[in-house]
Amino acid sequence: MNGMISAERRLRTVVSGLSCDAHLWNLVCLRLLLEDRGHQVTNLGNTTPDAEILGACCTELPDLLVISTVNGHGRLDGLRLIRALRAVPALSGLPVVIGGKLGIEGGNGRDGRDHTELAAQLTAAGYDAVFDDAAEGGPEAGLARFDAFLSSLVPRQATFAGGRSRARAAAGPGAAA
Ligand code: B12
Repeated sequence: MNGMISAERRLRTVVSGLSCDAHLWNLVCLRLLLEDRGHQVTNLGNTTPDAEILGACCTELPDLLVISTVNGHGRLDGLRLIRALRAVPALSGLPVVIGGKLGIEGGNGRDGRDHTELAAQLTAAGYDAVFDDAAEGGPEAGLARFDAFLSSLVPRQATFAGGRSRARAAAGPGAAA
C-alpha cells in the first residue's frame, strides 16, 4: 500500500459491477484499495443495471468510474455500458476503467489466448484503461497498474476547465489505454 494521498488529490470514485455479474467481493476489494489511498468511494454493488450506473455518474459527477467484472460476461456487458455512457454528453469525458476477469476461461484468465485485441476493443469503445487479470503478472500486477493509474488522475475540481482529467499515457503497460 502506498499510503494516503493529499486532500487536493482525493478522487471521488464510483465503483460498480455489471448488470449480470453477481460477484461482490471484487467490489469490496476495490473499495478497500481506493479508501486505503484516501479516495472517496460510492459502491453501487453487483448486478447493477446500466441505467443505474449512468444515473449515479450524472448525479455524482465523479472523478473516476471503476467497473469490475469477474463472471466472464464483462466483454459484452462492458462494451454495452461504455457505449451508452459515452453517448451521454455530460459523461463523454468521464474517466472510466474496467478490470477483472474479462473472459470466460476461468480463474486468473491466463488461458494462453491473446487478450490484447479485447483490451483494444474496450479502449476503442471508450474505456480509458483495461486491467485484465490475464495480462502479464496476473491480478496482483493489474492492481499495481491500477494504483499507478490512480496516481496519474487529477480531481475534476482541481482542473480549471473541469474537463477530462484522465492521463492515458500514464496507465502503463498491461493497462491498455
Ligand atoms: C464466490 C464465487 C461465486 C459466488 C459469488 C458470491 C458473491 N455474491 O460474491 C457465486 C456462487 C454467486 C458465484 C456465481 C457464479 N460464478 Co463465481 N466464483 C466465486 C469465486 C469462488 C470467488 C470470487 C471471489 O469472491 N474472489 C475474491 C475477490 C476479492 O477476488 P476476485 O473476484 O478474483 O477479483 C480480483 C481480480 O479479478 C481483480 N479485479 C476485479 N475487478 C477489477 C477491476 C479493476 C479496475 C481492477 C484493477 C482489478 C479488478 O482484483 C480483485 C482482487 O484481486 C471465484 C473463483 C475464485 N477462486 O476466484 C468464482 C468465479 C469468479 N466464478 C465463476 C463463474 C463462472 C460463476 C458462474 C457463471 C457459475 C455458474 N455457472 O453459475 C456464476 C455467475 C453468477 C453471476 N450472475 O455473476 C468463474 C469465472 C470464470 C471466468 N470469468 O473466466 C470463477 C473464476 C470460477 C472459475 N474458476 O471458473 N461465484
